[in-house]
Amino acid sequence: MSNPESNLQNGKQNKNAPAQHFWWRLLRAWIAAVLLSVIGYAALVWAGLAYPPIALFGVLTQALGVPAVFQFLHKLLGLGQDAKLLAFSGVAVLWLGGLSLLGAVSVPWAAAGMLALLCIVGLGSLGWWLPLLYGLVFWALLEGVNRLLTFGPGGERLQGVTTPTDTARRLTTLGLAAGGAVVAGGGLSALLKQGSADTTAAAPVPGQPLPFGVTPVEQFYYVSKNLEAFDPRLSAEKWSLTVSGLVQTPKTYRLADLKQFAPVTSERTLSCISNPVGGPLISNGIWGGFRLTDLLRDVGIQKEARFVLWKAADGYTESLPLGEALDPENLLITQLNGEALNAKHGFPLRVLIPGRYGMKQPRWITNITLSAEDQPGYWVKRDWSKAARVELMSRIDQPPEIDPVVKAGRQTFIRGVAFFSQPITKVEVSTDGEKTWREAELVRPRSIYAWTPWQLAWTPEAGQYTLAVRAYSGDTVQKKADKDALPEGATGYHRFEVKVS
Ligand SMILES: Nc1nc2c(c(=O)[nH]1)N[C@H]1C(S)=C(S)[C@@H](COP(=O)(O)O)O[C@H]1N2
Ligand SMILES: [Mo]
Repeated sequence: MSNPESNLQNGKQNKNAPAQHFWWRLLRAWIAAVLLSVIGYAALVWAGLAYPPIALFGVLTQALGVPAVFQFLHKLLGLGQDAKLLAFSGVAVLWLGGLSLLGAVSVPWAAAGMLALLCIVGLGSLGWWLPLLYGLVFWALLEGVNRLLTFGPGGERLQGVTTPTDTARRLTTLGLAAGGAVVAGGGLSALLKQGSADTTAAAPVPGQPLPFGVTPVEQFYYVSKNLEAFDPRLSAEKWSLTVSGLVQTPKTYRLADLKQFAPVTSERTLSCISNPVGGPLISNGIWGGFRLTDLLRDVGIQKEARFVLWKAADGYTESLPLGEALDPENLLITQLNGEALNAKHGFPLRVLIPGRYGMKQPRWITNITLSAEDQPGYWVKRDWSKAARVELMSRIDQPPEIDPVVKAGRQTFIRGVAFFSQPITKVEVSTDGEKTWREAELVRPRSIYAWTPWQLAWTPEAGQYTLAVRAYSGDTVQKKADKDALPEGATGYHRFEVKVS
């Protein structure tokens, strides 16, 4: 049997020497794992370095999106919107537990190497140099913690001898491990709370049915000044956003840099100002991104600034008075319905100002300039409204205006949506050419920025009917006068004839 002292000097476990007890090795690796996670999080916050647990979260939520996995969890736990929370906790358990196990079962350099390799292979979004850096830091932490906290030459059980230093190291190990648990638990709950405080909606999980009233991306209305074939197709690598003009620190952001801003998810309805009454150019999505105010805070605003000017990759321009731009509800969008924005709807970044028509929401933005002077936007120069605030609207979707089929003597539902910049409080439906009105039942929207679905039960006799709908938002009444979309957006009731037989 070799000398235990030389084992310690080599830093290697000798097969013949009594091994360090597994649980003590696990505790030390746990301490190193928590330290690594804290250092990595600091690097994320201060240097914008990618954070492996977030990449792991992405991979896991992707797996949750596989319908079979999700349905299984749903049956098991009645999950619904808690899927995100579960995925988040799962990530913490996998990441910290995995690192602790790695550190406990192998020597530091091998554990570190395995960490790097697993990250490179399993979390492709991290590239290769960041995993190597994590490996190196984990190695150093494991070595450090082991050196400081290992007791008894060759193992604590050796000869059954316990020195005072050994006892101190055991207590320190236990204390640090418990401290690590507090840090990990506190960090996790802080992250979860932060996530929910900034969120008005949970991002849908890919593969799971969308919440009622949300338009699937493929059906989301599309309007562009360009031929679709000539819309910008921007590359994530080459794209950048430059924020300049009357700012304290002009900055250029790459796509990954945007991750520094606290994520926000919000269900919102978007409508084109040229949508006719009853028209299809309106959709409702769950948008993900971050606050414009967070970006403006990051560059700092000079006091002469009065306007925010947007410029997009297709030459589209728009503007907003600074006072209006500072509304924290204004978002810069990177996601629609839980997926990265597609090219059609503005990849990688678009604007979303609540209560305004689509023309105020440039896609594919590349420049934000703070200016003392306004520059009227692309459509404003072509005589469309400058503020483009949405008009109170309502629309009948069921029965459809085109080819309605309604059977006499059977109960059916008249259904539709209503939308405004303020909550919809009442919807009325007429089936007799606006002589009498009945109040429809509202489906309470999940967000004040989302349209309100409504329905009314209807059992008609055979005959000819003229359907119409009108909506209210508190004191605001939907305008009855028929008006063309140009320049302020269409008004008037949606009405059409239905033959019941
Ligand atoms: N860069 C750019 N942004 C744009 C436009 C455009 O032509 N170019 N059209 C605007 C108009 S008029 C509308 S209605 C909305 C439509 O957004 P969507 O196609 O994603 O629904 O995008 C707005 N943003
Ligand atoms: Mo539009």
